[in-house]
Amino acid sequence: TRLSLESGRGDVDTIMPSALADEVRTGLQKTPKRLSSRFFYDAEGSRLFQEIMHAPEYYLTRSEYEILDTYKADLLRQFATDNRPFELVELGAGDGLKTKILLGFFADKNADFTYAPVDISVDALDELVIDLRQKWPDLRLNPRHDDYFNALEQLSEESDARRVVLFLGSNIGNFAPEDAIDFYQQLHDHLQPGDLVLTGFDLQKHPAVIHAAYNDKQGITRAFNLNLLRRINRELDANFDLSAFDHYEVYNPETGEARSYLVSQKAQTVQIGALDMTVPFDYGEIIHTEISRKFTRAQIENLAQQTGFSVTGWFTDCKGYFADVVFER
Ligand code: AVI
Repeated sequence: TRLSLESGRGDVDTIMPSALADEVRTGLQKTPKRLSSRFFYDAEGSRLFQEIMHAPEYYLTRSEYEILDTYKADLLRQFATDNRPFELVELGAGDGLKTKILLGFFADKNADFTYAPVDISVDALDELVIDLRQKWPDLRLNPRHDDYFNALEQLSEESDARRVVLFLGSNIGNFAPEDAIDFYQQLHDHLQPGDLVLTGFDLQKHPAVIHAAYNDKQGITRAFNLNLLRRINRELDANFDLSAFDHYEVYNPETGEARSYLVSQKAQTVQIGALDMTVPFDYGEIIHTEISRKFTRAQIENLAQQTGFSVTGWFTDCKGYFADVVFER
């Protein structure tokens, strides 16, 4: 099976409306109930995620920003070996905030490269392209509004530049472990020997730091999680009472998984009009909504090895919270 948007960065407008309906129909009949985090990102969910990235507890974005800023010259050296042109293919580019550090630096150094942002949200991609054209009019751009693997397939037909795939922001952490392996295997199939993948992995650390990142004091993560119910109300004519559900997030340092849940604060029944479905909830019953996996170095090296890559670059922030890792095909 093809993985497309399992990273959780799916965007509302572009996921088929029936995908949400299918997810709700099957997910809310399971025990325990579950809904995939890929449905978090409607317009409001995307806005809340931007806010999360600025929350003091959500260290991930700042750590990765520091890494890219500190090591941009080292990264350029790895990407542009032998002065070969390269194509930066960014999967799930979004607003490209962190990537702009690299683009600006590479442009200053007159690097011979093309930037190919791939995103399933047309709006995000359009905004990004307008912004990039303004900032760097000479930047070669090859944007793709597409599914990750379709985009990779088409890109490989078009040029002989070295591919450098960017998969930043710990999006890989939102994959189930077997899907992460499948993802790198598919990348391996679509790339040529010598091509690179730069992935942002959130590392295992003091559990309290991780716990706080998903339980911010301002309640942004809570609103982000609950927004999924608001989306279902709007798109599937449901009547979830948001005040009768709570956000609960737990980090298990033994498995490295942060898990998000919505908790029913009373026994209640919810109607989902568009599906002609009635969903009963017990007091305290949960809906599992997200996994955010944290990795050890050994797990990352093992992932590379299992999927036919070698680790050729390992960059961390000064606290050792996050790693941007280069895999070579
Ligand atoms: C997009 N993804 C990497 C975020 C994460 O940390 O798993 C989504 C998120 N969920 C709660 N806070 C942020």
